[in-house]
Amino acid sequence: MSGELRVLGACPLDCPDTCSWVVTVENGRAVKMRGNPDQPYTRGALCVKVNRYLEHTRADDRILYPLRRTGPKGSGQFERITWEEALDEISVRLRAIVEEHGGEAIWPYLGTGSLGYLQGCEGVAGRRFWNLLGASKHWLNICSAAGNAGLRRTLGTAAGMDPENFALSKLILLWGTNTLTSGHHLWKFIQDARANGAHVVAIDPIRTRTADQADEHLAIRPGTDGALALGLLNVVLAENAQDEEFLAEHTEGWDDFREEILRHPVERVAEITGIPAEAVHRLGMRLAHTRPTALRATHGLQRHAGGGATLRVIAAIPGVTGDWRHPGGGLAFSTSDHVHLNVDRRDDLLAAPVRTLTMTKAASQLASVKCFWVYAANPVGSSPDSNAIRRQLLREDLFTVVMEHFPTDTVDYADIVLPATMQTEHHDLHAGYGHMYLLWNEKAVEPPGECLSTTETFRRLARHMGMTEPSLYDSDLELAEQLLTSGHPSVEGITLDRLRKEGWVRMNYPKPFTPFAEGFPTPSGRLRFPPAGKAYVPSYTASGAADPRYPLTLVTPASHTFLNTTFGNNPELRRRAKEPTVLVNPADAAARGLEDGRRVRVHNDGGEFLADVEISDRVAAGVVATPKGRWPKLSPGGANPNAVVAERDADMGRGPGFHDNFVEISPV
Ligand SMILES: Nc1nc2c(c(=O)[nH]1)N[C@H]1C(S)=C(S)[C@@H](COP(=O)(O)OP(=O)(O)OC[C@H]3O[C@@H](n4cnc5c(=O)[nH]c(N)nc54)[C@H](O)[C@@H]3O)O[C@H]1N2
Ligand SMILES: Nc1nc2c(c(=O)[nH]1)N[C@H]1C(S)=C(S)[C@@H](COP(=O)(O)OP(=O)(O)OC[C@H]3O[C@@H](n4cnc5c(=O)[nH]c(N)nc54)[C@H](O)[C@@H]3O)O[C@H]1N2
Ligand code: SF4
Ligand SMILES: [Mo]
Repeated sequence: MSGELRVLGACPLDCPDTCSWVVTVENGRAVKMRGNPDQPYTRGALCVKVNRYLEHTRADDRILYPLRRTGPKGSGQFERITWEEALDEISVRLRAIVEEHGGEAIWPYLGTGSLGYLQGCEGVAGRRFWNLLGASKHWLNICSAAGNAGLRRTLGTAAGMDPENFALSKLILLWGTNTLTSGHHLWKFIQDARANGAHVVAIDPIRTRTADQADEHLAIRPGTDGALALGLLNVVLAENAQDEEFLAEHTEGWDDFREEILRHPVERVAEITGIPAEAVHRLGMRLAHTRPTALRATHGLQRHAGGGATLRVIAAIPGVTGDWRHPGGGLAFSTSDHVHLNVDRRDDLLAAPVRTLTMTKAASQLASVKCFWVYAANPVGSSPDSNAIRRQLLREDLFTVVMEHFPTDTVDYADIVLPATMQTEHHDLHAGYGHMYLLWNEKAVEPPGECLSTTETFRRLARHMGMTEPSLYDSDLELAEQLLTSGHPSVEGITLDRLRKEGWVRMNYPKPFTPFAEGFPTPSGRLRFPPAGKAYVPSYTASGAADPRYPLTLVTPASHTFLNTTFGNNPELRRRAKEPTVLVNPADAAARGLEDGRRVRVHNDGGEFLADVEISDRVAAGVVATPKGRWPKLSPGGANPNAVVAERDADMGRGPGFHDNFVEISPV
């Protein structure tokens, strides 16, 4: 058809699946978007959130022009200004801040709104510019930092199984992961395994939609998974089913770890985890006698005080059973560490070393910041202790710039808002964190209004400030070429030309891929079992409600209809999400006189949010749950659950504690 184009792209959202998509463009307008049927992981389907992405790009509330604040901070009152005016004001303010307070008073706060290597958080967006100003570094620790740290200590990498190998598994444990909501394309591979007789077990404090579809659900007390892992291994040892050859050749620290396992008989584990001893034993028997066994543990599991240690023990399971040597065996947490692009943070452009600020501590660290530059993030909606963040953002001496698509709660506090392009409007390079492919997202249409991409915004700002470092002005295609020239064998032969033509390319790993069959990328080449004793602190000793005023554990997992706070303003997805609810076990509801469907306050010392009670045995007594992702200003009472999330880091990697909140629930 004349004037019709098919443009290959990729979903930029913070989701393990990084879908390949095809956009149909007619006369310069994107008219259709579909999952790419040729891509082996996506296999044609997108998801409930992204099916209407094109409509979302054209939504009425899209920010199309630079804005300057006219009302008080937090009011969301703005006037339209030109890019020239915006860049002028920004340049003057940045220079004054650097002069008076030093570059470290600037916090470039980059979130996970896009996982692009050019426009989003996986690359170095703006970093050259920030280094030349001497701005603070930013550490994206809000998502997976504890698990990554725990796994790297154990395996030498946070990467493990190719998720496609799940099709080869005979026993699958979905451990603290809600596959059908938070990355549903894995499900097809699980179904393939099931067709060959695999047994699927969900281990989750909530009976999620994934747990509903599993063969078995173990309702575990939050933060006690380390104990369950040890209990299962206790049964493996009792059955003498450990892989002695693998243990001898490929592991270290076994004697100590074995002692730790022996200290965890199923009865003790049942008491700690709340799972009946008989169920622990039964699963232990399956684990002992089923090869290959695949473990899928993702980010939800490690958002606890002991999240790093938990992933350490879980990654040790296939070390004991020898599953790491079998295709279809092992653990899949994230594939990110299999990706070896040339991400150069250009520290050579820094005049002196600078501090690093972390996303989970935005509220307390903002106190020493004079310019808060937010891009692809919504801290007021997504970060811990949102009330404390708001108090900081009200400070008159803080200059806040937000690059955004939509008028989020964070935008309401901006001094200057810059309109950003969406995925169909810019180029980007992607890798999945739940699969083994690189993807290219080709710009399909011109941006609406005066929206600019992240890369172009920083090029213009640098030019406006008269900066002369040539690398500030590299084009998007040049940046992509640089990323692809790491020299690592996994990306050899994957050129930009090829990616632009084919849309997606599998990195150079064999299929099936068993990464640790011959050893681990640790210094000794061996899997390092978690040490017994002091250094080894399972979640269940670190977690637990110490304050009797707040006896309920609040878990705030992924919402089916939103992606973090992205889409929180989408009318159709809000309609599907209905009013906010909080799941409460019948016993806890009765103890508080709560009635089904009635509005309640969920509160602690940090603040409160409102929700309607859903009385259900989907959660165990003592646990309450509500999904993340709603926009506070579109929620009853103007708050979302992050008002009650404390600033508290996990045991390793300064990871977050989003599922470790202690609250009380009271009728309104
Ligand atoms: N639809 C949708 N998809 C998403 C997202 C979204 O917001 N919406 N977010 C994306 C992002 S940013 C990420 S990081 C991933 C996260 O994806 P997941 O890792 O799936 O993260 P969560 O949904 O937070 O948690 C998964 C499950 O872990 C359970 N859980 C919580 N604490 C514990 C525990 O102590 N033990 C056990 N065994 N289970 C526990 C929760 O009840 C939940 O059902 O999903 C991505 N995909
Ligand atoms: N209670 C609770 N809170 C959580 C979690 C939880 O489990 N429970 N999970 C946490 C996790 S895993 C994560 S990853 C964080 C995510 O937290 P954030 O990184 O703050 O992500 P979002 O809330 O999705 O906000 C992303 C914003 O970026 C914008 N955006 C998207 N693409 C672009 C772009 O290309 N350019 C620009 N300028 N903007 C763009 C979107 O419009 C959106 O408003 O949330 C965390 N918050
Ligand atoms: S959010 Fe995930 S499942 Fe949905 S389109 Fe994007 S990558 Fe695919
Ligand atoms: Mo995340």
